[in-house]
Amino acid sequence: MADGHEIAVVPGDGIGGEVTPAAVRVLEALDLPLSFVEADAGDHVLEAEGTPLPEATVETVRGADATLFGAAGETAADVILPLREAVGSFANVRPARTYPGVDAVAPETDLVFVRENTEGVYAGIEDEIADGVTTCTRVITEAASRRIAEFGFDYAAEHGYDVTVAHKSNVMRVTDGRFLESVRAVADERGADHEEALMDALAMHLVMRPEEYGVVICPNLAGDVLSDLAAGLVGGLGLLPSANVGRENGLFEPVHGSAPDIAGEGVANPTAAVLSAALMLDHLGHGDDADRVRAATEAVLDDGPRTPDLGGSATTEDVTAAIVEEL
Ligand code: GGG
Repeated sequence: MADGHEIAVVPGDGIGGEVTPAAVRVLEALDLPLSFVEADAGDHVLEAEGTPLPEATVETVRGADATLFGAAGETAADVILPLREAVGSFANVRPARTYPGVDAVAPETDLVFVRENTEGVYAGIEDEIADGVTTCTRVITEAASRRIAEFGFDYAAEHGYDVTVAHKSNVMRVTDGRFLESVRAVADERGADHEEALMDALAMHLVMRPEEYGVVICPNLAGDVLSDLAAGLVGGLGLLPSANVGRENGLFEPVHGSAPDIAGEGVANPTAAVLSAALMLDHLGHGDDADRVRAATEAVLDDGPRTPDLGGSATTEDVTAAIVEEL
């Protein structure tokens, strides 16, 4: 690995301001050649500066080797979507698995959502075309669909998962028809096995038989929704990390949002942010340290202090200190 990586830290809104410093603290405990540069974005920045995403923040993120992001609030579309674009990400990887000691609805869950990260209904093309009549244009291109399929099949092969592709091509015939055909073409070229599932039926099957699934390649919105559903299977959103990757740069963030209901109380679960930092370490070539962070986090989940979302009464600080202590 090349020595000396600069990490942009963008806590964002709500509990992002609590769990992101926790993740940085864990990274600092590793004594790696990482430097951190903080930048601001989000609802509170809109109030103060008139824009939720100042150009200086985008420049900091572009200039860094990787970014740790916290949470987006009401301005998510103007913050997290452009930041993902700024790092050239086209894949949002969201692992959802169970951990020893954590109560889970479905203990056999080990899923990885590979979510297309640039288009679909998150392309941002919305309009009010007449009084009371609104539209949202869903963009699905063959190029982006093939690109996410290539990424998903590579990821599944490397990590030993089966592949399911989620779609709704019986209703969105043109857009999801194109998505599905593109994934099929990639699978055919590689001779790779895959299953195809209508995304609504898949939502039910993921609840009833999650152990039958591995990597799920999804259009953008489906990936966002299905991964939250999977969070419910494994113990909640406090546990799910994510990696926005694609080209060289990457942005790493918990799957959860700003959680205004608990923001400021100091009780947010830092696990998702810490595990996102571990994904960042993998990305930067510090795989052994990433494994150390995961092992320490899992040890604390199994037998350490717990935040209220996991049935405990510990604070973010208590859990972070316990992870650092484990390290
Ligand atoms: N850290 C994830 C986050 O802030 N989520 C809020 C949100 O609305 N995200 C939309 C998305 O992930 O596309």
